[in-house]
Order: sequence, then structure tokens, then C-alpha cells
Amino acid sequence: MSMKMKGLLAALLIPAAAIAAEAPDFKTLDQDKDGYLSRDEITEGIPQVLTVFSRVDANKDGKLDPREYEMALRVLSGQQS
Ligand SMILES: [Ca+2]
Ligand SMILES: [Ca+2]
Repeated sequence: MSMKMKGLLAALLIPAAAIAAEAPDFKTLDQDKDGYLSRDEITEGIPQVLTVFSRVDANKDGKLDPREYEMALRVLSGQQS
């Protein structure tokens, strides 16, 4: 198992509410500064969001804009189902 996979598994064990409270902000995660978070950027920065990715990608373009990211954090913290 790769280090990256181990990190991903460890991250998934963190309670969702804690994730949302300590989530990196959008600009930090958007490494290539294109205004969207790709799956790769999310995997690197906040892999927990992958678990809700398809639910919060409202326009189904395969990446998250700032509003979709905010929604992901809300879903993870249990404010929105
Ligand atoms: Ca990006
Ligand atoms: Ca989207």
C-alpha cells in the first residue's frame, strides 16, 4: 500500500465535524489557481471531500467551485443531508 493510500485511509477515520472545522480554504486547495478544485487537488488536500464529491458537484463538471466546496464541508459536518 502506498503512503498516499495510507494517508487517505487515516484521513477518512477523522470525524467529519472535525474535518469541516479544520478544512483548508479554497484558495489553499486550488493549487493550479484555475478557480476549481479537481479530484487530484481534493485528494491531496482534503480527501474526505471525495466521499461527498458526486453529491456536491451540482453542475457535474467533475470539479468543485467555491460554492460546491462550501456545500461539501456542510455535508461533511452534518448540517445538510
Ligand atoms: Ca484547481
Ligand atoms: Ca462542479
